[in-house]
Amino acid sequence: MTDNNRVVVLLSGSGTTLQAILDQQSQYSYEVVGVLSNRPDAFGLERAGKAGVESLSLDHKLYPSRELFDLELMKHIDAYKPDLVVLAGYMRILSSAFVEHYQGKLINIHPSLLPKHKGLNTYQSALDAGDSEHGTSVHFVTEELDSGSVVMQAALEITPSDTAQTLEQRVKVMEHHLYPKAIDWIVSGRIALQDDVISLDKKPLGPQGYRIPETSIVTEK
Ligand code: NHR
Repeated sequence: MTDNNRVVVLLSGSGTTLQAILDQQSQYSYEVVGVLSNRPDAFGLERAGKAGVESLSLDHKLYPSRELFDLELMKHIDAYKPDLVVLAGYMRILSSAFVEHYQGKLINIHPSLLPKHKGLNTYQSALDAGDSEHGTSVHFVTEELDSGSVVMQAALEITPSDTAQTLEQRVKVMEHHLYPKAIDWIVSGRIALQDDVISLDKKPLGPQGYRIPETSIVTEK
């Protein structure tokens, strides 16, 4: 009851990230209590059902404005009394009222080593920039896209044979390990956000959060 481990996941699509979060739930201290989609046909809703998790879709196209849609979404999210709201392939920009309401309780995973490569097509951007590494970041969500405090990152070395496709595949594998761990560390209180500074076990982390190297991530379960 006082576990503070209730997680609501928002998605728009196939739900591969949700699946990773659900599959690792028993190894961690969080509990996914609800899944919401802005697209009624999102396969992620079926994944939730299979795992015995309540799910709901709200079609954003049926609302006259982003703000009104978000207010309705907030009502349904709040009914689950979440301790953390997790974006997992959620493709609607969230209004300022939404972001404020869940301030410090709303996270996303973005496929780059933030603050590098905000926005879309990060794999091609990293290749075009001649970067030697790429990766993924879990960050708190603020009104400005991809710009909230970074909690945790995982990086990999770009090899000469990498393409945008291979990079995407490799980064996705890392994401499926990184995100559940980040969720666990946040709900368990190991990670805390205060005045835009992230700390782990009360020790302040730098602007790129806690970094897990690729080697530790693939050998960990
Ligand atoms: N909202 C805020 N305020 N801040 C962030 O950092 C957010 C956010 C909402 C979603 C996720 C991000 C991603 O995972 C995310 C971060 C969609 C768009 C977008 O442009 C941008 C960033 C992200 C997701 N969406 C279009 C829109 O008009 C719609 C695109 C579509 O439906 O396909 O909302 O990449």
